[in-house]
Amino acid sequence: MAPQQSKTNMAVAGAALGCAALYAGSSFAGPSAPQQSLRGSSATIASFASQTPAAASPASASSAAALAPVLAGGVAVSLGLEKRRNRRNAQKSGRAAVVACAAGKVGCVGIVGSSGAVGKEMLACLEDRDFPTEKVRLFAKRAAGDVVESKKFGKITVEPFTVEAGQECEVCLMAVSGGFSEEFSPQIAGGPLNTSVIDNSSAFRYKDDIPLVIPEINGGENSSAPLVANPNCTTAIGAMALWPIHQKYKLKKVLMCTYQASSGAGAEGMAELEAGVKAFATTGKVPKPEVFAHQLPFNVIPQIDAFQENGYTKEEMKVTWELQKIFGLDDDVKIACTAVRVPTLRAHSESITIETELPMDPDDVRALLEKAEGVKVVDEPSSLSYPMPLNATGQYDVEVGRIRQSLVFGDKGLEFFVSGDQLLRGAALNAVIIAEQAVAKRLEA
Ligand code: 2RA
Repeated sequence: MAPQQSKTNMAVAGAALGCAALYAGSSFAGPSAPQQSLRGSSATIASFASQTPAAASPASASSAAALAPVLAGGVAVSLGLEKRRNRRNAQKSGRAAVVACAAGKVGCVGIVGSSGAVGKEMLACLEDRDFPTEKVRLFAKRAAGDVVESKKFGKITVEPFTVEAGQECEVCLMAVSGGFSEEFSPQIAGGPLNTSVIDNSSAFRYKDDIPLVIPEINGGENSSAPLVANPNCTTAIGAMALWPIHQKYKLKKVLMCTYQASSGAGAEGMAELEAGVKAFATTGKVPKPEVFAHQLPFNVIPQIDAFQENGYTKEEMKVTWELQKIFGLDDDVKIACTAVRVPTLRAHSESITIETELPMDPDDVRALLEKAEGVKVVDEPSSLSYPMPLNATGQYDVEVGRIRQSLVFGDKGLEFFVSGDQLLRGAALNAVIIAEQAVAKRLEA
């Protein structure tokens, strides 16, 4: 069964579950779930996965960088406003996928690491999507005691995290480091309230018994596991376009080059880029980098995360490992990536070249992607219309465009470009949709 349902099926699916909270755009019946084990070269995978990366990118950032206004190429861009506008657009197009009813709510959703860039987006997604919960609790060490004003959930006082507090929530969204998650996620998962833990770190992504989930692809039952891993943002964004294509034409080779925003390094990465651009505008000099390995303004850095023994970086290997696991790919499907940090604030882009088993017509692929959940085709070269990170910022959908037959692989080859919001599809939104599926299942029971 094709996991991505017709975008117009949402209302019907919503009615089917009656009053229960529902992510109607995803597959509850359980898609043809890709295997949860990393097939084949597991020894290699395990050896890579066990290496501790030199932290080129902090997993979560504690200080909040204001998103707007931003000096970018001499233009002040209010990303915050644009983000809200885009979300309203998404709602208008029928994608506010949760229907909350008074009787169909859980008691509490917790966000652990709520003051980082991803944690803040998690709260925004819960609000924006009317997540069916009576209350939200926020946990963060340094921000403990701060009061967050939430339009949907009222005034929330940030608390220091404890295992007991986590166990008082039916759902815990973890926006914390791998080390923290490794220690505490298993202690919260299950427990007295059968807490669902959805972890945004890489701590559990490659463990055979932990589902690694993109809800539109392999959600459903997998989303209801006590502990679910959220993929790396680079994987999640590319996977949204690759999955429908793989379903129909069967991937043989995937070659990806990324253009990753400073937001991948959290609020501190964004702040360093902004400060560097501002300093250059006023003094002509860019301060020494602290978050990134090199100066990011007016530069690109072909390294994200630590180098591995095979010459690829860990960020690049994550694409290989995670697509294999999420799609349930055979060993003979080859995936390689070059990951590059670019001086954009938010939203990652990827140039993707594929070879498939079956021939593809670019127009057919365009039509296929038009129907795919979580994907927006932006592909009109005549009007200079293609995916760009500034446009993808704040959008739930991943933009796909520049779709063309590959000069290298002929009619079994395709090239395209994607841009997706790293903090939304690449992190917070993906986690919240997993939570929606988990809660829908819980309320169904
Ligand atoms: C980055 N993908 O962009 C990473 C964040 N998880 O740095």
